Amino acid sequence: MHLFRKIVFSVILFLAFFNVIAFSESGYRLWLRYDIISDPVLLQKYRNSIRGYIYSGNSQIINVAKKEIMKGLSGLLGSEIPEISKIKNESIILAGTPADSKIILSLKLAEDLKTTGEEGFIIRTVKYRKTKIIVISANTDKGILYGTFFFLRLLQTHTDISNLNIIEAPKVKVRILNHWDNLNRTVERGYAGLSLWDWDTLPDSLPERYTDYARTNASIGINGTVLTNVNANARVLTLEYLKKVAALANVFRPYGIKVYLTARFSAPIEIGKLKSADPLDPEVINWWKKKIDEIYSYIPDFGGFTVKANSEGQPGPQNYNRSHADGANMLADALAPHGGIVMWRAFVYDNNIPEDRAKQAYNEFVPLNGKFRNNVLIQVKNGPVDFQPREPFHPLFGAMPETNVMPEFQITQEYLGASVHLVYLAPLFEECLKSDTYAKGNGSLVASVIDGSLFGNNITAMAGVANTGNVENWTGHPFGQANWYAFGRLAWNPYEKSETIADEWIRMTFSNDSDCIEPIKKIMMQSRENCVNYMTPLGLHHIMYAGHHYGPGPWVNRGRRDWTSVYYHKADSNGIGFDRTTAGSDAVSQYFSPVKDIFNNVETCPENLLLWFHHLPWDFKMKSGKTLWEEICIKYHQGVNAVRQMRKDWDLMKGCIDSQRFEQVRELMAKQERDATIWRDACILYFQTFSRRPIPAGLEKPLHPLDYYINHKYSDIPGIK
Ligand code: BDP
Repeated sequence: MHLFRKIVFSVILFLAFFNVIAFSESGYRLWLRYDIISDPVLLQKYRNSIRGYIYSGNSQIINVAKKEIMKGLSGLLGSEIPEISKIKNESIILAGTPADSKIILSLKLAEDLKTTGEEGFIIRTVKYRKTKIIVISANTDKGILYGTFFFLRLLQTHTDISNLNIIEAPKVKVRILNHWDNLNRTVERGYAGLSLWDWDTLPDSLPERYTDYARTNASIGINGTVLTNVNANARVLTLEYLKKVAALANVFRPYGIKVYLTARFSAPIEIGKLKSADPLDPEVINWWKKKIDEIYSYIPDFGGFTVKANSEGQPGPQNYNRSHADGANMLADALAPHGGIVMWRAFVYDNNIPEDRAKQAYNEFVPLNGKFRNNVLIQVKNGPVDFQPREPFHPLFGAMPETNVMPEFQITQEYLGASVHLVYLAPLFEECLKSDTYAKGNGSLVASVIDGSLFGNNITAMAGVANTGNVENWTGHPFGQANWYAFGRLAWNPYEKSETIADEWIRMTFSNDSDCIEPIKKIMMQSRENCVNYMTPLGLHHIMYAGHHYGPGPWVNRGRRDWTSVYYHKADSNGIGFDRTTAGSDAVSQYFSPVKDIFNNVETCPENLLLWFHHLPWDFKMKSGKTLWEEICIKYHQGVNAVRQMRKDWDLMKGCIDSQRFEQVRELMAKQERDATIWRDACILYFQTFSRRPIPAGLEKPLHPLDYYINHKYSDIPGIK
């Protein structure tokens, strides 16, 4: 290394060790910070084990993998690690497929590589001519790229690498972000600035952020991105935009990420000048076929479409008395020759149907089981209503055994405090994935529906509605990054534990010091339950402010009936809750027994879903011995108190992390407490108008009268007016 560089590195090292620099950090680097290993003993060990690297192969993907290992190692080890061409006697990393590397071929990895498929990898310590080397191998270059990021994660999380034997393969095939981004750069339910895609300056200008977006996603195994809003604009399918889309696809391709678009069902009319969009009309079929051929002429590896049809006013096949299957299959047939897929959303409900909204998607889709092409997936939200802080799992999981079904989670916190509340969502995702559907008896987890193991699906996928925008740190709240990270990790392995994921993320994002990791992990792991408590405890749901969904609005009773709050909480002088038992809307019967019976019976229904399934008197006796009314009040208070505790716990983290992110989180937590208190007081006061019971002794009294909350406006919440 040049002398000058050596000096610079040594100075940085010195300053880092003695914490002389008051580090400030914007958060732009997310979990790929690659700062020097802070433990000097471990640093030396790593340096001894990695004296160089060899990457075989020369595809675009191998080149970016090589770039990443160079960047990662030089940052983490504090000095440049050379790329070498031949192994002599040093400890090195050797990466490549058996097809590209004779040495790797000679290592006889074939048996293990049979289990890693197209995207998995092996990382193994092997003896090669008396020296230990670390091999990263896979069947494809993409596997090498994922293996590279995985290896760097081992260093970032201070893992012992002296004797590695890792075999990894994703359990889900399509791991995809859904961007609800509009062509004017606004983001529906986006709280982190404008869209990442600058349509005006595309295709000519390709800022580094596009590449960093791709790198970041690749680091957690995300391999697809839907660029546009589900409330789609047909214009993205015009030539002008396809060129822009192609430019993004070119940036993402070396990172193994395919581009997808949302298809507006009426596009043949809007941009094709046809009279109809009937999926059985030959002209329409032909239009889509030509359009799709055109897309592939610009983007040869285009992934396919996400479609929101006949939902919340979007056009769809039902406008022509055709079924969802007719619509999805028409697109699927045109995509099939190119290898494309259709992700057809099941988020459908109609205010004109006098049926519990929670039942409607199931009612519409179950009769279509087996009627979809095999390149169609039905994209189902995690719960039957709409991304609430807590819902039971969607009954469609397990109910369409002859159809590919994929989940859709919301990473952006539309109903969980936007980019202001610290809410770690992995426990919410995990709760759904680990729910037992009993579709084929005990142990039929939602995760096993999704990974295809329960029904043997030919294609599997998981979608997450992105929380990214053009703000410097990508997600607004520094902890919003954890939700993006967690989504990727769970899409790779839906059986992963949220706690393990939090641990990794904290180490890479903040610190490897256990005095920091444990308290931060505690904050994260409790945060979702806290949010449920101060927003919608005991199974309450959909009682947010109409429009922005950030604050409380249990009083909302005007407009579309199934968009009001009163539709869902059904509070009256007798009690509260939605009766979905066999005596009520009978939504419970959409679940397999014994899930159905457990939910149906007030004695066995989990208390955290009680008011989702039951309408109960205010004096109903809870397991705690308190009345339902008292318990509701207590839960709301617990939620707020937990936020106060979280603020105290966070204050102790000063010094653990840089001051910039520390202060930012600190300020956000103050707002979170303020607005959690608004939720608490507004809901308690409103429900009290029905319960006519006092707030239990010992609990704080609301700060203002109910009217104050009804008229409250938020002036300082990103994306909320
Ligand atoms: C709702 C959102 C709305 C979305 C819709 C959807 O409020 O903005 O368009 O979901 O998923 O939660 O289609």
